[in-house]
Amino acid sequence: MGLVIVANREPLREQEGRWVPSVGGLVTALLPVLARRGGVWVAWGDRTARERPTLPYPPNHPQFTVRRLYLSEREVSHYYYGMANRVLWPLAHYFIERTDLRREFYKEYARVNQRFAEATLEVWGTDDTVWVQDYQLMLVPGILRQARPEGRIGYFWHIPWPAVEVWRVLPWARALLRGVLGADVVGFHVEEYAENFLDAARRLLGAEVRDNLVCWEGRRVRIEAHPIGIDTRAYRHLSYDPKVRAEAQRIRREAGTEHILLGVDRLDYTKGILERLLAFERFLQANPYYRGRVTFYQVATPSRTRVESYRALKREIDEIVGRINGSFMRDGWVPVRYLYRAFTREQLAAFYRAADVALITPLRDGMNLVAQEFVAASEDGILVLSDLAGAAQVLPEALHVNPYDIEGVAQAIREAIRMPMRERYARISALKQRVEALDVHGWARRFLESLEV
Ligand code: GDG
Repeated sequence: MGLVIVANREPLREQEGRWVPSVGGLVTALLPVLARRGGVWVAWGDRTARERPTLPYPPNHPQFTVRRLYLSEREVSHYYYGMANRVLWPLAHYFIERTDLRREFYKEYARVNQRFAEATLEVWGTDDTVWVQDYQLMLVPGILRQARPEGRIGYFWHIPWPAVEVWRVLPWARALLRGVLGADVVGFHVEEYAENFLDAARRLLGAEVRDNLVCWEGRRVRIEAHPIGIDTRAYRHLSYDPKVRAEAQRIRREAGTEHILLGVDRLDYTKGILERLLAFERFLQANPYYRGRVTFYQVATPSRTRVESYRALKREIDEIVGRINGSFMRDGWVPVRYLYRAFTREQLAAFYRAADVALITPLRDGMNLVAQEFVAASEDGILVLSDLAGAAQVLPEALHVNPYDIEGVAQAIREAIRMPMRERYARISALKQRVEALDVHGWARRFLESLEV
């Protein structure tokens, strides 16, 4: 039987006139499965989607098809930048004050979800499994279920599912829950999110909940935790690549300090970049000895730049970086090297290898794959990890911190750079085993096995 993936983003991008798979965990995990089983990836396509609504891939011997939806400017601004990025994203990450609860966002979101569902129905073969991805498409499982009561439908939610008291702030809380419950299996990264979802189904919909089952409209919907991983093999290869190693050396030379700290994030208020900078500033204030001995590289990839709060955050970060460098810079030492741009995967791997300490301190994060990538690429690095990231629950050997506790993170930085070599090795080797076990191919397999039993 075939597979139909339904996701906001398309898995191919155009490179020198050819379509190639885009980089990213989800695509890496799912394309081989699609290629093996045959099937379709339904997604929002780029500008060319109007002329080319389907892309057979690879062109000469197609193994699967990408069915591309063309979205109008209004659809993009309301469904994607509105409902997805300014309502669901902040709410799921507990930033209630950042939500912009506009009725027209929801209306357009519902319409676009309907379009995704219709496109899915066009390509959904009788025995095919459908797997819907993430918070942009919450209503899709419900619409599909109406059309095919017997169909096999999975859904995966990639960000935190908040406590019911937060979820119920949404005027459309119940309709969205009902949409998700159209699936047979709903996956989350960790148990806590699954429990919050069960709670919401019970309290907001009055559904009967038994263990991890929601009894809903005569069906049983299974709610499960399936922590996502990275493509561990690819990262192992990258870490052995001589070009990556040479680039890591270059970064170390450029820093010119004994110790390197590293942050890598999309520039997003959930990632705690601002608080992390304040913690580094606090560390330098409290530890004069380390001035001139530690460099903090912060890679911030531009993201959602059409949303004003993201632009405002960028300005704030620029200011703090300026303040820290202004007060501490001396004799050629630049305390914070702030890089606001996108890098290749090879370059990121070089940063991971160059760093002694990764500071992964999101204020909330569904999982956080950067933490796993660092562990896979690094030899003896130390992972300082936010307790409020899903990753903290699967990577217990990291140094855990509360990202809001500036003083605590400053102390963790000191502890990390002073950690004896034996302890560093013990921690990183334990973490490497954890990351291997989480591998993204295994994640996809485990979810699909559960859905297809
Ligand atoms: C969501 C959830 C969950 C970053 N900068 C560049 C670049 N990246 C890559 C990283 C990593 C990915 O982007 C980011 O993944 P994260 O998991 O850290 O965060 P989100 O983007 O917020 O992802 C998250 C995830 O979905 C999966 O379920 O873990 O919690 O929020 O792979 O390496 N890649 C390249 N250049 C960059 O500049 N090539």
